Amino acid sequence: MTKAVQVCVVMGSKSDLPVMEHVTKTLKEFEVGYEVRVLSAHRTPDAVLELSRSAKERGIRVLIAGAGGAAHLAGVIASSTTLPVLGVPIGGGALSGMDALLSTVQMPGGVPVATLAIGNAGAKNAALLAVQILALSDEELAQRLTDFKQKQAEKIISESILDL
Ligand code: RP5
Repeated sequence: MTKAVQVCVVMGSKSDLPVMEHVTKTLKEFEVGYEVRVLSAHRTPDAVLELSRSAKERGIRVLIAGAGGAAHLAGVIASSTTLPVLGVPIGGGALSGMDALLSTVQMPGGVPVATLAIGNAGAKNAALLAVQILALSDEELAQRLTDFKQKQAEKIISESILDL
């Protein structure tokens, strides 16, 4: 059976894919249905708005937007939907992702974007946060999160003694 698509993953450019793959990898691990789009707030603004405006009626429950540089993608999406929007600042470039971080996080009051860390960790955490949001109304997903946390802790404990 095909999983219902509940998360929309958007990135500003195909060049963001190596980071945003950490989103899709994590969503896959939790068996959450998602779609992936490459659309830019600057290069294709109309298409971005069409996507965000139609997301809710298409069954999407969370949007994850990753962009680098003058990263307005998450903010533009948040301007035109009431769904939760998670922003992933993409690193690299002249300012090593600080530009994307500040562009994504510094939203004016009234238009929230939940902004994650720059790069791979932020991408992974965006997916986990999306799973946590969905798990509020999905017991099975909530159990998978509990198992994930437990496995993560067990791995750290099992590697915690170093024989140097
Ligand atoms: C942003 O500009 C994209 O999200 C990407 O991180 C950055 C560079 O895009 P490309 O020039 O590689 O397409 O909009």
